Formats: sequence, structure tokens, C-alpha cells
Amino acid sequence: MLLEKRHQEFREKIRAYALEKIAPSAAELDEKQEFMGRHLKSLAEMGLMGMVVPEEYGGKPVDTICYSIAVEELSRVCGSTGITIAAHNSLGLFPIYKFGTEEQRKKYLPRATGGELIAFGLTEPEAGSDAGATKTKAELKGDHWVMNGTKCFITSASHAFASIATARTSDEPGVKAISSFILEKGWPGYDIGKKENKMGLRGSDTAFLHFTDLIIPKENQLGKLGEGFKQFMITLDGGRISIAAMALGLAQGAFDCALKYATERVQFGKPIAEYQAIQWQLADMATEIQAARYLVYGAAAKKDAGMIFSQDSAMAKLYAGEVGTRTAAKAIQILGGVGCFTGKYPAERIWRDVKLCEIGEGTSEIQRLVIARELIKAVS
Ligand code: COS
Repeated sequence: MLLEKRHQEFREKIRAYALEKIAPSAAELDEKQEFMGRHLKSLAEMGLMGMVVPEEYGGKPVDTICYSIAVEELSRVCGSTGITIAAHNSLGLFPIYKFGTEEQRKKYLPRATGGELIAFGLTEPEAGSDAGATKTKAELKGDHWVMNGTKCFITSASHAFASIATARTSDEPGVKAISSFILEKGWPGYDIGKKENKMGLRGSDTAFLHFTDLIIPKENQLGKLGEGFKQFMITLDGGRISIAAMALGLAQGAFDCALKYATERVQFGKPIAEYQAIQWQLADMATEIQAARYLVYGAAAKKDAGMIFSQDSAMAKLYAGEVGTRTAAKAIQILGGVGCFTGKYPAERIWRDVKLCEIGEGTSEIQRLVIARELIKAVS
């Protein structure tokens, strides 16, 4: 798929920014397990915290191919920055813009595009892949809702000034009893829980959110009652393109590292890149990355064209995630012993970072389920 000139120019701009501002701290953030918050101001100045909303809310809207390129190029140098920006735009901004009232948009989006994070609360201890098993409950009491429950694995939970979360708003079984709400950090009963100690993406934040008798003003209900599950599924369809782009960027980062090393490392009198054993690995890695890139941009283009793209985003995420882990493992193999050292070459960090792309925003198994359902639907 040939990109337009504007897409290429956009990539050059983001690549230059990422190399100058983001790349230098990637290893340090990983090693210290330090949140990437130091970059939020410059990311906002670059417009990267408002890619999916119009300018009237402070956004710098771009099409989904450019958005994917931005996540890809950030992730190519720092997975933690990539996932934070992907989750913020796809899962934080998008649903408020898409399902929110004008008041909600005006209240929350300008802060978010200006550099403050928004989190997305779907997953619960007993509702992971089975997102519809949500146990968090919200009860209407007079002019407000009262919410109780726990959300887990929430990206940026400790730092986000607001989050959107699903809860059951009636005792009916099934997903039609699930609604969604915009919540604010600092409200009594909104507690940030344990921060996870992760194998990868250690410069991103993942924590619990606990809601205890949390009072939510009625006007913070997001969209229609009973449509929370559907809203979140629609949101995840788009989010999966950005996680696929993240996996693609990480794969490219691992490949960059392996290719450079292979051309520099001399064994038996010549660079190892001159041995066919290494060449074939490099060729396979580059081919798979290119195939993943076509899937990611193809899904993005379909989204922009207003077409149904659930299956395309699932395929892109499934394939790019698996290519990411394969590529990172091969990169370490090409680097040999030094590839296994933490902090020396990025391949090792990428290997730890990219695994999440096969899990977050729906495991590879869930992507296969989504793809298979669409295949069957098409012939029944
Ligand atoms: N877009 C619009 N509507 C959707 C949808 C989508 N992509 N996916 C499901 N829906 C709707 C269905 O159409 C159905 O509504 P109707 O009965 O009105 O048709 C409703 O939602 C229930 O759908 P379904 O029966 O498919 O729900 P399931 O409980 O079987 O769950 C999966 C479907 C498995 C796909 C869902 O639970 C899922 O995506 N799980 C993974 C969750 C995830 O990605 N978590 C990551 C955490 S977020 S960081």
C-alpha cells in the first residue's frame, strides 16, 4: 500500500521528534520503572495528545493512517510512550468525543488534548476477555449515581485526571444492563490502587481503580443507558488499530537494532550480515513487518472510509502482535549474548514490551474469535 506524500511527511516529522525527544530516555524509564510523564507537555505541543478530536476541543486531528504512523514511530523508540499515547487517544478521547454530550466534550477534551491523560476502565478482576461479565455497579439515587466496584490493568490510572468506566445500571443479566460514565480523579470514593510491576512497558502506568460509594453527577453518564458495552466494543475496534501500530513500531525498532548490529559485528573475518543464515532471518523479519504494516494501514484506511473494520482491526492486531514478538526474539538471536543484556541494546527491552501487544485490548485468542465470527456471519 503506497502512502500519500502527506503521510510520508508526517512520518518524517514524528520520527525526528521521537528520535530527539523520546528515544534518549527510553532505556532509563524502563530501568527505573519511571512513568513517561516528562514527555506529556511536548507530546501535547506536537498535537499527539489530541489526534482523534477536532480543533475546537484543542485537538490536532489526523486521519487514522497518520495516527497509526504516530503510534508506530513513538513505539519504535519507546513502547511505554507508544502505549500511553495510543490508550489516551483511542480509549480516552475517542469515546468522550463520539458518545459524549457537547458539555462533556467541552469540559474534558481541552484538558486532555492539552497534556492531561484520560484512562479507560473496562477490565475487572473477573471480567477480562469476558468483558460483559462486569460486576461494577452504579445505582441511581435521586440526581446522581452511586458506583461501587474495581477496575484492573488500567493504563495510566494513577496519572489520569479522568477516566471512563463501565458499570451495571440494572439487575438484568447480559450486556444491555451495562452503561458508562465519565469519572474524575479526586472525587471521594475514587481511589487509585496498586501499581503493577510489569515485565515490559515499565515507563507506562498500569494500576487498579477502586470505586467505593462514588457519587457521579447524572450529567456524567456517557451516552445512553444500557449502551456502555456496545460503546466500549466500538471504541476497542479503533483501539486495536493503535495497538497493532504499536506492535509494528516495536517490531521495526527491534529490526533496526538487529540490522545495524549485523552489519557491524564481525565474526570469522566478515560482518555477520554477509552470512546467509543471518540474511534469511533479516529478510523474513522485514517481510513480516511489511505485511503487518499493510494490515495496519489497510484497517486504518477502511476506518477513515467509514467502512466496517472490526475484522480488519482484529486481523491487524493479531498479526502485528505476533510479528512483534517473533521479530524481537529473532533480533535478540542475531545480537547473541549482548542481546540478552538489559539496557545495552533496545531489542531486549522491546522483547519485554511487545508481549503486551498480544494481550492488551483483547488477547490474540479474542482477535481470532472476532475474526471467525465475522467470517461466519458473512456466509450465514
Ligand atoms: N461494535 C458494535 N457492537 C458490538 C461490537 C462491535 N465491535 N461487538 C459486540 N457488539 C455488540 C453486539 O452487536 C451485541 O449487541 P446486539 O445484541 O444489540 O447485537 C452486543 O454488543 C454483545 O455482543 P456479543 O454477544 O458479541 O458479546 P460477547 O459477550 O459474546 O463478547 C467479545 C464479545 C468477546 C468480542 C468481547 O467481550 C471482547 O471484545 N472481549 C475482549 C475485551 C477486551 O478487549 N479487553 C481488553 C481490555 S481494554 S484495554
